[in-house]
Amino acid sequence: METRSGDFYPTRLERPVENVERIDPVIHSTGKDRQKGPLSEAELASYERDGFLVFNNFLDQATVQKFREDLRAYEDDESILQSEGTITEPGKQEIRSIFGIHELSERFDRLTRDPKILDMVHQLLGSDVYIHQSRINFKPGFHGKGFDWHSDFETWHSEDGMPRMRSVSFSIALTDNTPFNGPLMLVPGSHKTFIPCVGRTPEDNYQSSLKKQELGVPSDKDLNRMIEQGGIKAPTGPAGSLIIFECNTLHASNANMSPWPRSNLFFVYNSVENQLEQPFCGNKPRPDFLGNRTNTEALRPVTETDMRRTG
Ligand code: 6CS
Ligand code: FE
Repeated sequence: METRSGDFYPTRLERPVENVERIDPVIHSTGKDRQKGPLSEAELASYERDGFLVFNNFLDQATVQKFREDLRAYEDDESILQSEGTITEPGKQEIRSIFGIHELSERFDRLTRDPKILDMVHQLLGSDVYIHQSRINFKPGFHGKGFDWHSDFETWHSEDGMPRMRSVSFSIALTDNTPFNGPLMLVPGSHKTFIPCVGRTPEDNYQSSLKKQELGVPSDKDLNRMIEQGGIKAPTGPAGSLIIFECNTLHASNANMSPWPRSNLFFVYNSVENQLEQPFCGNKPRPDFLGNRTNTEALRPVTETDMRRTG
């Protein structure tokens, strides 16, 4: 059912409608290209079935430590603290997220173009890719609030104009993700169903949704049905662990009630064949740090010299 032509996933509607079966493939590469990359057929099948993959110890501790030192510097950098891409926890001064992180530092930019990662992204999205959005979610001890259940694609489709499900998030833990500090929770198999959400999107919705998301949260009835079917997984693992999750996989995370921060890095890759159009909710486009429209050339892998150059 298309509302605006080309809108295969209508959402932010006036009244509830039936869920929509996904019309996009989960893995977009086919034939030989599907095998050309680090993900084995078993890993591809698992991603196709669940909508996510988990790799503990993806980055070594020395590399993670360098990213953590960068983070510490950001927390003391007034220009970053004041930037629009830095979001604080509701009613507090603690940093909740810093968006556009790959444009803040070469180290983060290089990681987005690490051949180990890019080769996996090409296998999954079946084309050249660019960064749609990057962020760090800090989730500080005791004060880091949670993120309600949602599909990222539902937001990126309605508020950024992302036409099809051909995007993937890479989440790298910069601190241990334990059962106590609000690890990411995912619903296996939920990526195969699009859940239209009710509610008109106000202009500049992101100025509140990044602190606490109200729109784009499925109803209890829909969440119940999806979780009854697929259950909930909350992967835990040491700093350096990687979770790859499909743009339409339902996810959430609880508040951090422990003393230990849960700081995760997120890079979102979009296919160059899935460039953002006008937002399907009808509002003006969100700022580039949320939905990148200007830097959408195909990402080129980092070379050995690049890696040596900035260490
Ligand atoms: O609005 C967005 O783009 C952000 N919101 C959430 C809850 N997850 C994806 C993204 O960071
Ligand atoms: Fe999300």
